[in-house]
Amino acid sequence: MTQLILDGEWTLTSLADDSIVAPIQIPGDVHSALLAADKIPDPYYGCNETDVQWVSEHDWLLTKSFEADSSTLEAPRVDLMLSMVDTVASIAVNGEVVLLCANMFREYRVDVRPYLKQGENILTVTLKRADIEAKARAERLPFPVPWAVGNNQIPHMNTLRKTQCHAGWDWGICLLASGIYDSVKLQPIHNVALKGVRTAQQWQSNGQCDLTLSIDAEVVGTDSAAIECVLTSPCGESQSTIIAADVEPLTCGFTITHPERWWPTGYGSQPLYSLTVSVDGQRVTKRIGLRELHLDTTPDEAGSALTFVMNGKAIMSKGANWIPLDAMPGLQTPERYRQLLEDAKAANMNMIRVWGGGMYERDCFYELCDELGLMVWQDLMFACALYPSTPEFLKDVELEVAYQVRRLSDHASIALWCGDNEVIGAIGWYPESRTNREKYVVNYDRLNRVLQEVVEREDPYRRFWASSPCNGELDFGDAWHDDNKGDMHFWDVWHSGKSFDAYHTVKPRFCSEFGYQSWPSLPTVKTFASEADWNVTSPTFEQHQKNGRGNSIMTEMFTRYFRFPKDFAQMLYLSQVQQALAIKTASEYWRANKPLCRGILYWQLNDCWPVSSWSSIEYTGRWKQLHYHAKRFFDAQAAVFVEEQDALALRLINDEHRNVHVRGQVTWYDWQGEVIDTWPFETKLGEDDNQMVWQCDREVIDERKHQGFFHVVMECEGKEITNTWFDDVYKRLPLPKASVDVEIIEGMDGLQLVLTSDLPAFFVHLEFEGEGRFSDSSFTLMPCSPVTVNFEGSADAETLKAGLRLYQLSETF
Ligand code: BMA
Repeated sequence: MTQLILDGEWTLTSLADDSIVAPIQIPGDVHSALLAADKIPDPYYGCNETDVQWVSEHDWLLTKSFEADSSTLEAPRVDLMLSMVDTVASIAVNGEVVLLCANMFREYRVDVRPYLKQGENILTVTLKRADIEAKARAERLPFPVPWAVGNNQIPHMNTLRKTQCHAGWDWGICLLASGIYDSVKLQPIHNVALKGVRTAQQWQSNGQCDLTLSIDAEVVGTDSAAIECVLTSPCGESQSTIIAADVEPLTCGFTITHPERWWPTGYGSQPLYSLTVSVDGQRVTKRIGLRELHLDTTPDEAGSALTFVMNGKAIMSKGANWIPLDAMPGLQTPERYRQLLEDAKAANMNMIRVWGGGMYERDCFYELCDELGLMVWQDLMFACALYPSTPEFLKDVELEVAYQVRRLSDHASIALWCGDNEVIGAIGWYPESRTNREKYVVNYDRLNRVLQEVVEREDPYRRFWASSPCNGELDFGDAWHDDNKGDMHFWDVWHSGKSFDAYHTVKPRFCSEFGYQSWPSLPTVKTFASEADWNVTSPTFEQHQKNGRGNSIMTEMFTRYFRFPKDFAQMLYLSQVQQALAIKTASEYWRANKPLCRGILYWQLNDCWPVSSWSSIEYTGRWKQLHYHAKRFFDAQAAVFVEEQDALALRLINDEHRNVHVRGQVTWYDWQGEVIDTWPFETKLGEDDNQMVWQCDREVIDERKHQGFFHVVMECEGKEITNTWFDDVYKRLPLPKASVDVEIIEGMDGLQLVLTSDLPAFFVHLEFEGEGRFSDSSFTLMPCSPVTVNFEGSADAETLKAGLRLYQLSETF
């Protein structure tokens, strides 16, 4: 009766040259198996990317032997269940081909009972070359469909339903991974095949929530079977119901009289109800968050809103874009998912956008988002290329999207289905589509319409958004520059070379992408470059920079804001100061425009290998300075300096839907840390508030230009919030060379670092060679007020001290 899970060790054989035989862990990928077996060098080190290209130019055979027990063989049907098969594969049981598949995002289920035998059985999966299949498909298309030139290193990936960045991206290594990334299961079916369970929430005016279950079950045998459904509340109270498997429609329900509502983090808690549905030895379990979700796109004076409304409250969406966790999918472990998503939450994010060039994420990703209160903006997997609209392609995509929406729609965290990433925009990028726009717009719409229809059919409770960015329903204007409606990708700074004040020229309703690169920190550099290559124009560094002009853009921007860094380590550090400054400039300004702006998602949260990129967390898990800044600039309460027309103003923001009492002081300091002037303030911030509490005329500031800086310290319910403002770019300021000291003490909850300084010090940053992070870093340190930060890691005081490096801005030159 029980399911057989065929995970664990399989055998990997190269079909081009069967001298390569190695064990492979399934779920897992070919590259990481070859790496573990010492058949290839680490693709992430040095310039090894080039040396491992042959791997994807081979066909590979995966073999697993297993015993079928008598209870399995007694079943009239035994379903082989596969998902995340990457990509072009032929599957055989005891030498008989049972399935051909070529869509990494679909689920395949096939009855293999006729091919099973007593004793040993052999399951084989032949993985064919993806590049050859992609090319063959492109040749069969009725007209050319431009692929992601510039991002992909291998052509025509747009014809294959596979993670698009596997062929390289402007932050991504090109491995063209292959393998099986999910459990391989054999399910004996005696009476009923339980294929899925979906729920719907109906909220009543008396406050109760009706949860309706729709069960997808196929009766196979002749015996009648009962399906048992149990719902357990967060405090452990259960209700249950039983339904016969052969009724039509197969639905039942629960009434929850006092529902505990699920909230995004920062707005409330995340109670989850457990649902279990079981029949015939099969069981589906889900954790359900009860919430009312609405996307407000109401037209207004400026254009139209894009606001997620949860349980009747407008939410300020704050977060970042997510790319696949690792370029070798076998290394995408649940522990790493947890770490990254907890780090997102720790930086006060409440939304993650799953970007369309990656993959529909694993179940554990969405389970964690439900648990942590992170809303998910879910792209469908299309990005930066045009896509075919042939009947075969549309049929395949329809099955893919239906499967994914059914798999994921019960997650409270999912807030939106979005058709693609930048595909509308891409029509204007390629010569073929630029010169024949109508044809490619129609081609776009054919696919996009299928996406919309499938999403709306499968999930009537959420909105479908055509593309990111997009101005709104059938409004396909220039969402890279139109900030009045819909979501916006604002790339004028990084890709178009404007200075950071360009962020002040737009007031997006929802900015779903904007980013600025930095180099990785020295400890991360050490994992992929030998000391001889510690130079940003070394071959290794250039291999680890996938955005053609990336290194030049960062270096050139140094010359606008900073004095040029004196050595390699300072160069890396300064690039992270610069990145933090860029994203902070934008985020604070847009938050100060609440409620006009209701969403800020920067590009990008993570890296899939060690690389120079827009990420705020490095591949090694280290927080870049940006991530520490994000923790402050995304905090529910923030104190933000805003340059108004003739004045400098301080705005206080409260995202929570409750009043908070704050008190603080703006101080104008000189470079010695002596006070020029102070302005205390105290106020009540209302729910979802944005208030100006202080202003200083520009004339007053200009009279003492370059003589000092403004610093605000605000106290809010025991939490200290600080911010700093300068009257010019740093290169023109007489930044003092402060001497910063750090003392490590063993506190009650682990190690603490006490930082002191004789003079004001800026962007004071702690870097540790080992594992762990700090509760805060990259901050202003004033001589009058030492700062204590917690070390969050397991190293002891001595190790921490030995591996600790301190930076500050005035030491870069
Ligand atoms: C965006 C993304 C990605 C890309 C990033 C940086 O628009 O959608 O395609 O990696 O820009 O260029």
